Parts: sequence; C-alpha cells; structure tokens
Amino acid sequence: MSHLSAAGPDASPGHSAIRPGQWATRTDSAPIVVAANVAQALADAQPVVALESTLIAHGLPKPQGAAVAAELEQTIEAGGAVPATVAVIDGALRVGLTPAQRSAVASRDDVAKAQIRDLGVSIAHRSWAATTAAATAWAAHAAGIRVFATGGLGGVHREAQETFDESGDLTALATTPVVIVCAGVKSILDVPATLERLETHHVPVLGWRTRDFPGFWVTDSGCDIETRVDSAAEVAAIYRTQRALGLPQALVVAVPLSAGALDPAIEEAALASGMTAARDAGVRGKALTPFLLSWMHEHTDGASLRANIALVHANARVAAEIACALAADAA
Ligand code: PSU
Ligand code: MN
Repeated sequence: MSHLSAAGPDASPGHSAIRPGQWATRTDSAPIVVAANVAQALADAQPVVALESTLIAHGLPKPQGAAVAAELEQTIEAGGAVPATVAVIDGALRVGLTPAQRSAVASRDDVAKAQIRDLGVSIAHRSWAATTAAATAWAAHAAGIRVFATGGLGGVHREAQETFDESGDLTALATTPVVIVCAGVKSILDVPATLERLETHHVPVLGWRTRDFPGFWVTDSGCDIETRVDSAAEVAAIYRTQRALGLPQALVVAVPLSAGALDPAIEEAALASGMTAARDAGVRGKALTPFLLSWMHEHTDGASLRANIALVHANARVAAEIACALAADAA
C-alpha cells in the first residue's frame, strides 16, 4: 500500500497505537473509516485536506451549517485537493463523508460535540458526534492526512484563571503533526494567553503573509507573531523539516480575514454582553464556545456569521494550496 510508505516518515511518537494510513483500507466495521476516494487520493499521493464538523454542527446556525459544509468541500476541490470532512456517524469515526452524511451531521439535533476524549464514548455508544479541531486533527493524522482547515482554534478562555477552561485543541496541537490552517484563535478567548500556551507546547505559529496574529473574525488580534510565511511552498518546507526532526507538534498557519471582517468595536461590545449572559445563565465547559458564537451571530446583525463563513473559506483555499505544495514535494 503506497500510502503507508508515503506516510511512514510522519509517524508520531504521540500516536504509538496507530500508524498514519493504517485504517485507510479497513472495512465499515473498523472504528475509523476512510472514504474510498480519500483513501485512493492518499494512496496516489494526491493532495487531501481534512475539514472538521463541530464548526458546521455547533458553530453555525441550522440550516446554514449544512450548506456551508458542502460549499467548503467545493472550495477545497476548486483548490485542486480532495476534501475529507470528519465526523462520528452512527458509531463510526469517518474521514470523508457522503453528501447525505455531511448534511445529516450538520442538521440533526442529536449530534454531540466530540473532543478527543469523547471519541471512544461516541463510537462505543454508536452515536453521532461532530469532531472538534482537536478530534479532527487526530483522526486526520490517523488516516495519513497532513493538512486540516478549520475556522478559529480553541484556546485559553477569558477568566480561565477561575474556570481552568482551556480547549483540548491546545494539547492536541502539541501531539498531532498536521498543518492546521485557521484564522488564529477565536477572539472570544484570551488570545495572548493562548499564544503563550502554544509556545509552552512547542507549537510553531506562522502568519500567512503577516506578522499580525489574526483575531478570527477581526483581521488583527493585536498580538504579534514572529514568523511570517509568504507561500505554500514555504509552509511545506517548514512542515517537512519539523517532521524530519521527528517533532510531534502541529504547525499552525494563521490566515487573516481581509474582506468582510467584523468591526472590532462592534465585536468587543457584543462579546462583553455575551460573556455576561453566559455567566448569568451558568453556561460552562463545552457549551461555552457554541453559546458565545451564536450570541455573537445574533448580536452583530449577522456580521460575525458572515465573517465566520468567509474566514473558513479563506482558510480552506490556503489549506488546499499547502496540500498541493506538500503533494508536489512528494512527487
Ligand atoms: N472554528 C469556528 N467555529 C467553531 C470552531 C472552530 O469557526 O465552532 C470549533 C472547533 O471545533 C474548535 C472548537 O475545536 O470550536 C473549540 O471548542 P472548545 O472551546 O469547547 O474547546
Ligand atoms: Mn472548554
């Protein structure tokens, strides 16, 4: 199986129980099921980009999530790569969904939000779950996919000094060697603290044609980053070097939203009222991020929603470019 040898050097010390690509040819009874077209693309060393499902199932309002999920796959295809949306469908962790599965995971109301720790439970209970950035990165790596596009990463929540709420995305980034293309971290978070935690976990953060760390739906978070990259080939070279060194960390590529970004003043006001509302309603844990995103969408007259959709497409375009550059390297 050529994809196994292609993925071999990328084997991660963080994932000793599985090898990238190991599941690609298994049957529907395996816990990880890679769609046939995705497995074929990997076997042929063609570019593949993983997409997560939490952002479509819990980050966007219904029924819009299903439409965006389909459009995102089209954006990846237009960029010359094969899309692989990840979700737990009726007890199987699937990498690459059929249109019916994709639209069901975005539309059904019994779809849980699965971090890595929830995967075993969701699969054993034969339930449905959307995968977070962390769980998606983990599944992508297990399948042998090297590039993953999301919206904004999770990180350290504001008031984390009291709640200890830090997204599991952070520790996943520390142990999962994939390129994660995002618009920075969600600005509902404590962005400077999140950048500090990424440094603690040895996760490189690259600015896509910028040194200003993007703030999700605002163009600039106000934080600076050290490394600017200007091309997909440059990202591919850094990724290959990290892998050659045997480093298990992800590579974060942060893409600023240019057209259609949210006005920072509108953002701050809506976020302040959203945080108060969350506190008053006792919203905590994994419910907090979906609550704040939906609050923002409602209290910015949809401007944050439009920006959120625009940024995931921008990230998908860059991810496809990077996947093509990595595939070209292998050829
Ligand atoms: N990006 C978006 N919308 C989202 C997310 C990312 O544009 O809803 C999701 C990702 O799945 C990320 C999750 O992993 O939010 C973080 O949730 P938490 O803060 O509970 O870890
Ligand atoms: Mn959390």
